[in-house]
Amino acid sequence: MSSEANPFESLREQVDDAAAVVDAGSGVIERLKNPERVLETNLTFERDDGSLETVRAYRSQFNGDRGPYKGGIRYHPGVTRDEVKALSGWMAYKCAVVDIPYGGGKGGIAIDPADYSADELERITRAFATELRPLIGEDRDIPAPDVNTGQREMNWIKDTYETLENTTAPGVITGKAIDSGGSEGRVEATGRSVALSAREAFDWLGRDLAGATVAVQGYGNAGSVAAALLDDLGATVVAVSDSSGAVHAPDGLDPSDVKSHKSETGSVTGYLGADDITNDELLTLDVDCLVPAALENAVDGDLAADVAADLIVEAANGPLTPDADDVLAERDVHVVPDILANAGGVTVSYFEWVQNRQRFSWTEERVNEELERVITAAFDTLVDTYESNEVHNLRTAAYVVGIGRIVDAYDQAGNWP
Ligand code: AKG
Repeated sequence: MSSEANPFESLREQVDDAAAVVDAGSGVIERLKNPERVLETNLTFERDDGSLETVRAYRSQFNGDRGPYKGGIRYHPGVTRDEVKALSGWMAYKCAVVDIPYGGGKGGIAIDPADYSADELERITRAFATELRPLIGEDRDIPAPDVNTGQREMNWIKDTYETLENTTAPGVITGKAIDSGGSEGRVEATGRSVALSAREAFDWLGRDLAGATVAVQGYGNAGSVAAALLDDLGATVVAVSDSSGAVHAPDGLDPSDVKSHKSETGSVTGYLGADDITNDELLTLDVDCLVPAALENAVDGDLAADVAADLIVEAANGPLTPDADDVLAERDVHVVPDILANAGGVTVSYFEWVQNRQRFSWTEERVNEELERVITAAFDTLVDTYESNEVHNLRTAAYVVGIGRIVDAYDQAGNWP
């Protein structure tokens, strides 16, 4: 397992690397590396046995120069103020890289949802929504699902907000259930952009995705959808993992079958016909493409030295530490960064918000076509930027694009000296 880099320090290093190329001006560097504001709050709620409990929650609004703050809300015991600050920064750069009119935000509650009943989770979520109410709004800050949250939690937040505001405002949140104003294709969108990014990267490198071997670390929504779509594109998924361990089958796994096995047993481990291996063994398997799809810091500098894949497509946010990036760039391993590869989620969230504002629903086919257009255009811009600048990897190229767009918006608002 890798060492624990502070994700906020990782974000700041990534911005520094690119700011030198963009020549953003020393006066704005700190602005590009820090959130505009962070809510840190205690939520006290009633347990089912009548006792009271208090948990910590955060919402970071990183940058709103290009539009309303946008980003998910995660429930995880590892949530900290610094993690949420980093994740909100990655959202600001992600939205700029795919050129959707949003800034960046992120929130989280430091809980393991497995420790609570559905009724308790509803009370915690509604308490958080009440704290968020003055900060969020259809044109102000628009939360969405993230690790361990989904349509159910988004519907609770929307309902609490609308009740308190005495209004209807479906666009205050995205990732809702379809009948509550959700969009077709939103659940699959993050995994879909990972698969599209892998396809574009193989094409750029002059390689064939059909027949290529892939290992996917993390088998939540993003990882399992990416695995299924990569399989559809002809790749052979040879290994997958979750927090319990990993499984490896050199001749390939059936991603949908593994998903059913995980739903039935709670884990990918023990999948028939595959060998159990460790997560680190998966990350260093000799495959054509590695997809880290779990949490931050999955690969540090030491582990990066042993990575055998020569292409990494980041489905998670921040899975590689800056040390890992340096080692991989030195070894000519290309990394399609999170702020492009997993941007499908927020892109389809944007489509959901547009549909909500229009009070009009798109077909799944239209959503997927528009998503493909956004991701392939962003990939082309990324490669052009990488090839025409002295940057050492695709991540820095992505920040060059993102910082450029944010600084332009700041400038055009009349803020530039
Ligand atoms: C992410 O891309 O990390 C998100 O949190 C998705 C946010 C959204 O759908 O608005």
